[in-house]
Amino acid sequence: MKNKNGLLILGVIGITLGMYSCKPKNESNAVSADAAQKVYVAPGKYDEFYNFVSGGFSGQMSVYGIPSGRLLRVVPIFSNDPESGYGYSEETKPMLNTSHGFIPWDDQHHLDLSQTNGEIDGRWIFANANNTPRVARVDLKTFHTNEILELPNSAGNHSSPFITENTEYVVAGTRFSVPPDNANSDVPINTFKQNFKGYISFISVGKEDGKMDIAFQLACPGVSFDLSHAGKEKSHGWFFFSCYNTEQAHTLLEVNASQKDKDFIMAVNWKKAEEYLKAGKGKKVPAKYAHNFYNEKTHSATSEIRTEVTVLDTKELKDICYFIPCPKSPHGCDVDPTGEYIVGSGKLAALIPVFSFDKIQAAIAKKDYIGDYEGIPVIKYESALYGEVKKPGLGPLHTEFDGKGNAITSFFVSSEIVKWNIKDLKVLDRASTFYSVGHLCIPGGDTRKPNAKYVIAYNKITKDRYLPTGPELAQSAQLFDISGDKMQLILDFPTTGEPHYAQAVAADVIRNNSLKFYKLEDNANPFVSKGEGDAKVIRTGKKVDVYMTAIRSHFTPDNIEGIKMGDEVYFHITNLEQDWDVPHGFAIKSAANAELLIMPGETQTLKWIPEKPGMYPMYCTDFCSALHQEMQGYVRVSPAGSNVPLTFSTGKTLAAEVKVEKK
Ligand code: K7E
Ligand code: CUA
Repeated sequence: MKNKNGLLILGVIGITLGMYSCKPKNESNAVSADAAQKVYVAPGKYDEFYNFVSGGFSGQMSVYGIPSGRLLRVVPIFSNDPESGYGYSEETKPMLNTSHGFIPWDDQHHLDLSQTNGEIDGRWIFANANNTPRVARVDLKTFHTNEILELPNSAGNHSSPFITENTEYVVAGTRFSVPPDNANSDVPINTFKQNFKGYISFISVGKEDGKMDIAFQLACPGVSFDLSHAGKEKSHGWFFFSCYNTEQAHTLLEVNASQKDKDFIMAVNWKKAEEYLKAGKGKKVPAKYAHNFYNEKTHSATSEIRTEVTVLDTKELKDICYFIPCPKSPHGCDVDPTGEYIVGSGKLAALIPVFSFDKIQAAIAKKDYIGDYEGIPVIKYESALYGEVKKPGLGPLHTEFDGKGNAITSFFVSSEIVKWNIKDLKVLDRASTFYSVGHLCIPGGDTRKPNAKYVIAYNKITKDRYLPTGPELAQSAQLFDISGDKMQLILDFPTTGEPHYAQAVAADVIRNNSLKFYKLEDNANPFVSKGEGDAKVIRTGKKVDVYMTAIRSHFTPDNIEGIKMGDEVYFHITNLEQDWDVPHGFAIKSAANAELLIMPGETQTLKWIPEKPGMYPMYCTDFCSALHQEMQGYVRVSPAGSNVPLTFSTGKTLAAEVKVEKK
């Protein structure tokens, strides 16, 4: 959510309540005297937690250390990245392929760490793409995006990628309902009610390799699925989705989708869906979607277009979906560590409803419905409700849990985070955020076992908090100590892109498995050179393959002649180093591309088409040794008809060896 929406919400509710503003009322707790000590991580010391933060419209994920707020890495996922060459190298370009072609950008909102028995296991982190619907899996041994799966029948993959407690499934609910892919979608927009549907994908995750596949999709009424969370413990087997625009408006949603007093939380019995699937009730439907996979042995991605998906129709197949009324355009949908309490956060509401899993089950057993919505039963609000948190603040968005029986909810409009007790629904504490907080994160805060030392708030607006940087100011995170009864602000730190959801976990869960380098002997890239003796240049018609090696501090070969205008040159560079933290970079003058950043033991390829004859320097971009600046060479490009022979060499004593293959 952005500022504009906030002002709108403020307008809508402000009129009735007239007592809140975007600026927190109480700024006295901005920072306390001992804050510096609490966030100080001495030089050379590690942080206690990893914090994985979504990058919003940057399409990337950033990784911070907590409590210091130090930025450790930006991991490219859906956007190409000139720093690492991701999306620019030939090996990684297929990662960004979709059924619409190459799409090197997306809007990344939510992250979810893989879990085993409801606890973070540190293997993978999943990310959603909100614009061109996709889900990605980043391997936390390498911090590399290893898989991206496109989602058919979807548009705006917002309610994603939330996972079940043994990572059985990653879900993806569509934010925009649209006509299904295999239907005629060339229809008037005002036929929304007849033609538009909302799909939810259940993506299975390979137990060992993490490989994703769409197990099934649920065809649901045409509403907007906003957020979701899986059941836990007692509610394992269920999933909960917040839904807005149950008015099914297709224009001026800020007014037209805010008509009803209540929208819905949709409860999904996915174990039941599995039964139907096993019983053969799924329909195989034509669909076109890309599945991209990065192989760590070949250091290359492949993209495959899938052509079919299995759909379960929730109108026909009873007992999968149930609607629960939820006040005022619910956004966050969060489940407490016991799995009993489901918190819905209505963006326009001035209270927080807490639903009870047991009561939902009882209501379903008694068919305690007030009717149906497009064939899906609607449970009576009071029958599903555990209770309401009264006057918690304005514009509740998201809730995390501390594992000690408390919840902390973010309030966009009133710019604060509020701690309340789940059992008695009493507000315990509130702390101002600066300003307009969206998501918040407690390490493990959406799992069975939160680690409640800190909560981090992710703010949309920072106004006066940092030095100005022109029209756009930094977005920001704020760290609060929640180890005591009162929440205490201890640090501000700017973020890259716009942060939405984030995850955090104790550093040991990740760091002990971190890979130091790729084994050269395992490198199965078809263009690998396992030693300098393998380096060569091969012409095949107009295609020239340069098999090059990099090691401190030279390339082999570093002199190449006989490239001609019209050639397509592929530099396949293998980093021969077998040591931690020694990447080499590669760039050549005029390449219409980014650099390559090649990890030890890895092979990456840069494509280059020279635009005019001349002398082209190439060099290593990563300061790798005292003689890094010497790590350079030349490529001579001659006119198309020239008879300069193809030669390559390194070091003046080496005789050039020429190998020309006839096309
Ligand atoms: Cu609240 Cu896209 Cu999760 Cu942002 S969403 S804040
Ligand atoms: Cu290799 Cu600098």
